[in-house]
Amino acid sequence: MKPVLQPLYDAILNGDANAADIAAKNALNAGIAPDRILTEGMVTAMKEVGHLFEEGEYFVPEMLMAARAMKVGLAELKPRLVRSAYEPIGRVVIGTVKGDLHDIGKNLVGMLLEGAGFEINDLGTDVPPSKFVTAVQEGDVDIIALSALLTTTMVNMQATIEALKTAGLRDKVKVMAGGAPVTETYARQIGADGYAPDASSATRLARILLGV
Ligand code: B1M
Repeated sequence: MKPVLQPLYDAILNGDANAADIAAKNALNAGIAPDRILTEGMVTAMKEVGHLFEEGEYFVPEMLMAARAMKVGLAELKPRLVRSAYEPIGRVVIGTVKGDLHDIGKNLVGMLLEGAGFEINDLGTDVPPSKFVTAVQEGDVDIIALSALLTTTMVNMQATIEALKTAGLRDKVKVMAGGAPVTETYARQIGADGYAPDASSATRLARILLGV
């Protein structure tokens, strides 16, 4: 890791939002590319937080503080990751599925999709299948983007796809799935149109799904 990114990594690991804010600004001012700051300085720190949680060294409060610091750092990067497109190349409804409160990965995917010219309707976290259905009924939607971080909630991706089928809307939209426990095989199994392992490949996938 570049030395200028170490304070950002440390700030997230320590759950220090102020330090994360300053460190993200410093990294940008040092001319480091935002996607590099993100992957090397921030995502690696969150992985380590997860590792420490598994080891019993961190508990939920530490995860929450790390998440807060990550969000503050991300807010600094956002203007550089998102450019405003005049005419959207597609409309995406994104959300973390029912029962799941993790939103950092979902926010990142939304941010990069926005940066690639998609219009984003973010339904937030803990989104029940019916809410995705309503969003498709009410708007001009091209893609439903489902995120899940827990093995116990990824089943709600399938419930969402089933709800779209029941409402007669499945053929109207493409469905993409992602999140740490989700795999290509699982996405295919539940009838999603595509799977992406990270935010930048999610952008590529969305373009492929819409043929742009
Ligand atoms: Co949670 N948590 N958590 N947590 N948490 C995990 C996910 C866990 C792996 C930690 C661990 O044990 N190592 C574990 C899940 C185990 C499992 O199910 N297999 C876990 C657990 C157990 C829990 C609780 C149950 C803990 C408890 O209460 N006992 C609880 C559940 C609450 C709930 O949701 N109902 C819980 C709570 C929390 C906090 C609220 C404290 C906090 C979340 C705060 C927030 O998001 N606002 C939190 C955090 C921070 C984590 C870890 C440490 C970090 C997650 C994160 O933000 N990563 C996480 C450990 C880990 O992931 N290593 C963990 C950074 C982010 C950029 O990556 O979200 O993976 P990620 O997103 C990536 C890709 O997955 C992908 O692109 C993103 C960017 O590249 N992606 C997509 C994501 N969505 C996509 C959608 C796409 C395509 C790609 O297309 C649509």
